[in-house]
Amino acid sequence: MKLTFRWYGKNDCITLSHLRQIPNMSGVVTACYSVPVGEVWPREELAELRDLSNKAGLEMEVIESIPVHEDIKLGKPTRERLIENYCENLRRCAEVGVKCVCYNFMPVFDWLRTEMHHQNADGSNSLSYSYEDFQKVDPHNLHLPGWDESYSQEELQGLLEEYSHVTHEMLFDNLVYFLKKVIPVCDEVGISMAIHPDDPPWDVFGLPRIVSNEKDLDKMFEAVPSKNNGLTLCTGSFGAGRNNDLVHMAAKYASEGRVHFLHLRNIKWTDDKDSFCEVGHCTSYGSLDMAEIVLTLVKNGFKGYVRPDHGRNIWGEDAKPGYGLYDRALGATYINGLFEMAEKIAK
Ligand code: DNO
Repeated sequence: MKLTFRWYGKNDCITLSHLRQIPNMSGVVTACYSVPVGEVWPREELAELRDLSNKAGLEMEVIESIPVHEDIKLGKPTRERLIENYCENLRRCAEVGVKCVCYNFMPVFDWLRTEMHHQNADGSNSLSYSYEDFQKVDPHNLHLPGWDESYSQEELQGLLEEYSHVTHEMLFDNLVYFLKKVIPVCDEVGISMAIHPDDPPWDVFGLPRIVSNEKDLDKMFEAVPSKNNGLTLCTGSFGAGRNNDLVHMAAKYASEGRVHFLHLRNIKWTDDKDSFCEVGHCTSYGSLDMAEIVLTLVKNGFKGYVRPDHGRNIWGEDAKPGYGLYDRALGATYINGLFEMAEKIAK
């Protein structure tokens, strides 16, 4: 495996020299954050990100994300130009040495939580999702932590209206349409696409979601069989869905060569509905068997990129929720331990 760490570019208060000091760190996971969704990324900006990383002793082989424009998900005629731009971005990424691109196909909202600073018993705080609180959220008068500033009320209403006619099947067809244009470019330039699962893995506000479980993945891989059509196995996202058997999914998709990128974090189911809280990475903290998941991946030939996903806020750090340095760095060392042992066992 190659251990990586998300880096938000030059404006990230967590610097490359911080990252370089985390044991076994091989590279950054980043993106051109200044470019609006759907537009072409400047070559100079990509090269600068790569050079800065390399100078700090780090690689830049993973991009998270090249975001997919809503018009592509909606299947609007403008998607032609937007998909062309997407393909151009893939080519430009390949030119600077990128090997893996993470993206998602969730309508309107990427990840969703109901609390950003849930107080934990150990004095830390973390992101959480409460089923009860979510029932009280009115999408037409939205004040959701993390999303208040992403759209104006009017933009959001417009988007929700456009999606009101979109079924799961239509969204799936639009994904396949997109992949059939994008994957041949990946095959040509040597990039693996790694779709990020829905987070949480169920429909929200009546919006369809189509990357939530094994059935969804099988359907998608069957429609576009190239191995470059692959997966970001995000344990916390799939793991919030109690019917997702992560060990089984890890074995199946690693042996099929579909797991290009691994997001490792643990969550704890906090009631008998859908509520969960993000916790420290180790198995004993949450509901997912992290050791078994890693061992299974390694035994089934996983050799992809790994990054510690959301950490708790600890030691008084005032960071972007989920993306502080301290707990993710602790997660990274835990991940190193799991892989070192798993690789020994698997030999
Ligand atoms: C949240 C992240 C997601 C992820 C995108 C990938 O912390 O895991 O925002 O980057 O879904 O496109």
